[in-house]
Amino acid sequence: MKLYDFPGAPNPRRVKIFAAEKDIVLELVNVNLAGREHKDPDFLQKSPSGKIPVLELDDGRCIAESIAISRYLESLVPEPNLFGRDAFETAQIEMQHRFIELELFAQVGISWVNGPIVAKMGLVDPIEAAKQRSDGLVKAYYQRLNTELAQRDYIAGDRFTIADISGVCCIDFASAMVGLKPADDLTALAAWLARVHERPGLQSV
Ligand SMILES: N[C@@H](CCC(=O)N[C@@H](CS)C(=O)NCC(=O)O)C(=O)O
Repeated sequence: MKLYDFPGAPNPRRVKIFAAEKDIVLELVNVNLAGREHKDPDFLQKSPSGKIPVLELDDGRCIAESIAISRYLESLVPEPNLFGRDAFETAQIEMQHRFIELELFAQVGISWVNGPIVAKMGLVDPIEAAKQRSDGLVKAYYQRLNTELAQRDYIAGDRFTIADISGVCCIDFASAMVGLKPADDLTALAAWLARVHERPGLQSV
């Protein structure tokens, strides 16, 4: 299976970590984002969304969206389980994961799109007020996550799941590329980041 990827991009990283946790080997194909290869008609045949990651199966069928790809991989290789084992745990993981995607990842995306790096690429006219607002929401989310992680080891409970994968990919990207590193006094958040970074699955990608 081929994964259309770009080094450092947070969404393909989610899939690479997910696959590594399950010892699934994917052939990585780098897409030239700067050259807009992901908007070429050939790539749009793979995903009309024109974004990465895309997983291409050996028979040529394609799946876009990090979480759709991850669910496909979970069906192929169920263990270790990353989406939940019973009705309640599955719902808890889904709930926490949706918080991360809708309340954190989306705001980091707004700060990124309206920030200096994207402005330099000349792709969009940045809206400074949108960036300021999202920066504030991201910082507030970090505080909330810190409070929650003082009570449990992982985002959705006592074990590592898809919610942690999305959380760490989002926060690492926000820290490295968006100027939104969590404040040093968020010690429970820092301890969780360290715990998650130690995992072989993260270190291998
Ligand atoms: N919801 C999508 C988001 C995909 C996405 O935004 N990918 C970024 C790279 S991390 C991308 O392709 N950006 C290029 C663009 O939007 O033109 C997912 O989870 O896969």
